[in-house]
Amino acid sequence: MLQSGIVGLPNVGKSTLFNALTRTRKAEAANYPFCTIEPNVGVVEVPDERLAPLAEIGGTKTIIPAAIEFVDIAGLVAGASKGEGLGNKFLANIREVDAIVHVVRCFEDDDIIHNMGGVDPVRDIEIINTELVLADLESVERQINSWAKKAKSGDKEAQAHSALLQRIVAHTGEGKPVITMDLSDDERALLKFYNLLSAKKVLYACNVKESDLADADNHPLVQKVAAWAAEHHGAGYCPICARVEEELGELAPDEAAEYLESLGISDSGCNRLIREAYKLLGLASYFTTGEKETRAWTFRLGLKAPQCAAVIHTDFEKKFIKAEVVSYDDLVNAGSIAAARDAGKYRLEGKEYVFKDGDVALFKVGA
Ligand SMILES: Nc1nc2c(ncn2[C@@H]2O[C@H](COP(=O)(O)OP(=O)(O)O)[C@@H](O)[C@H]2O)c(=O)[nH]1
Ligand SMILES: [Mg+2]
Repeated sequence: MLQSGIVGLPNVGKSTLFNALTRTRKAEAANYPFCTIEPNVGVVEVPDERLAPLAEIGGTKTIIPAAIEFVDIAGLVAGASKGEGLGNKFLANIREVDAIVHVVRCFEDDDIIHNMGGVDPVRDIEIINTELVLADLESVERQINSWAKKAKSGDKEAQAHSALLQRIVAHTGEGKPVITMDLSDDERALLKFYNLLSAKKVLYACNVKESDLADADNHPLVQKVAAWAAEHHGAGYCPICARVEEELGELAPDEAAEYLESLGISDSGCNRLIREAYKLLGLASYFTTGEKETRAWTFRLGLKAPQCAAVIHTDFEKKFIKAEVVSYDDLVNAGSIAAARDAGKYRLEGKEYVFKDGDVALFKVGA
């Protein structure tokens, strides 16, 4: 299962967010047999408003949402790339995740010590990104000589690596993350060899005060982070309140709804965060629905029908014959499977069909 690592300075609310996410949206382990089981890894359900209407159409009460893993990575400090704090361990943890949720503190609270003195999210972001970029620069400089030697002997692949590594040195040498480099598809394929930290996709989670949540997108600090992320990192942002989410987890459903209403909001921001993290990982959902269950299945955007079928059962890829597919909107507008069929909304798709988010599918497989 793909993982998002929760990264940030100490005391910004990472663990609060992780605990809240994994408690209030904890996935039923039995449904997701291939997940990692470790204390700082949590499997979280991806909220999806399309599941309930589909369950009604399917005539079932059992809903199984998609899920992703979040990893609580201990706080990174300035100097981590030089081994400060538990530097190397943190960097190794970040290397293992598929995408980064970078939590920044946008809440003032005199009772909670700020690692750097005062609240300044853009400064905090730059501290962490500097460590990631420095670690990459070092790692690339270590690799460059061996590729350069091979390149001299005329090895075409080594020449391509050597040229790309030199460009990465120049880019990271200016303090810029690898993800902002303008790369060709070929270069992007080579980049995978180096597993660089600053090449990973990032979502900035702005942790705001309870009372700021209602109008969080217009919060001056959130706007500052959003503008910085777009300009310097090609990244998105999401406001959240980790504290509210934590408190919600302790309330009964009707109390929770009342509490949210008193704050003038319908959600703590965590649903949005999970959905954004899912998208960031390049993931989408297709559905199956019937009397037994309605279920969201996760696939990587760009995958064709047989690989998507393999998400349900590995055998399905080889035995794939065809898929009967209807879009979520067409099915819901028709009101029932029979009506969608009568209206000609179901399509028969073959091996070359590229699945779309929201497809509702039925696979025909051979024996
Ligand atoms: N006021 C306020 N305090 C928060 C919020 N999120 C976290 N905290 C507090 O900040 C402190 C550090 O949080 P923690 O999650 O342990 O931070 P971490 O070091 O980033 O994992 C704890 O005392 C939290 O209760 C928030 O949204 N508002
Ligand atoms: Mg923590």
